[in-house]
Amino acid sequence: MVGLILTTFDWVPEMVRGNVRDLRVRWALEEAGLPYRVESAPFGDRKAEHFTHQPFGQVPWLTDRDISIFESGAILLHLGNQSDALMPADPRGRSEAVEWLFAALNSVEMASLPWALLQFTGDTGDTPAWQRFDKFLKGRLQHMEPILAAREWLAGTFSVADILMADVLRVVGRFDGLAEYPACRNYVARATARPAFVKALADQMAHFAAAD
Ligand SMILES: N[C@@H](CCC(=O)N[C@@H](CS)C(=O)NCC(=O)O)C(=O)O
Repeated sequence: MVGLILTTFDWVPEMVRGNVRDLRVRWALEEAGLPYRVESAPFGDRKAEHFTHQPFGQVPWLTDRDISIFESGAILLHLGNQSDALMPADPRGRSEAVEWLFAALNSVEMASLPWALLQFTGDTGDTPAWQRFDKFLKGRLQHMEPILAAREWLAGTFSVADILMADVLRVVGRFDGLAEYPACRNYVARATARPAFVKALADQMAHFAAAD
């Protein structure tokens, strides 16, 4: 019996395919070699049961037998506790992985998300909102650049922190926002060259294409 079930939408618009957050979870599961199954929840008509797993009606969520977890960061921490492939073994390394996981979400994605939303909607003209969010993101990237130039992975060895940071930066790269940040770009390139990422991305694309 497969204990881990990842739920994502049954369909999403083409523009966001490849960037739906179930990818982070697929990537972690593939890195760890943990057996799992993917299930779908309707994108259009979100049922009451969906909200019992994800209170905002979003995806992803993971069920691990009788535990149901939402928030991609929380899911990755849960999986990190199950596999040495996802977390350094030593206490210092684990602590670094946890702090960088939160930094990816709460310091970098906090800036990249509004920026990416404006990119997705093509709202990148000379407006105060665009200028503000572009500056906000560049402030974060400027500080990530020397950090990623100095190390291969954030917590010494590859970890869940890298899955989140690389996935967050990847969306910025999709809209050419890493052009002035070669270390960030190289970091995304080495993370996304990993076979586990390549499989996770292909699986997500196939999942949504099957619904067309
Ligand atoms: N903080 C949440 C964000 C989840 C999220 O934004 N999910 C998107 C897909 S990537 C979603 O469900 N969007 C549909 C919606 O918000 O209605 C996490 O990291 O899991």
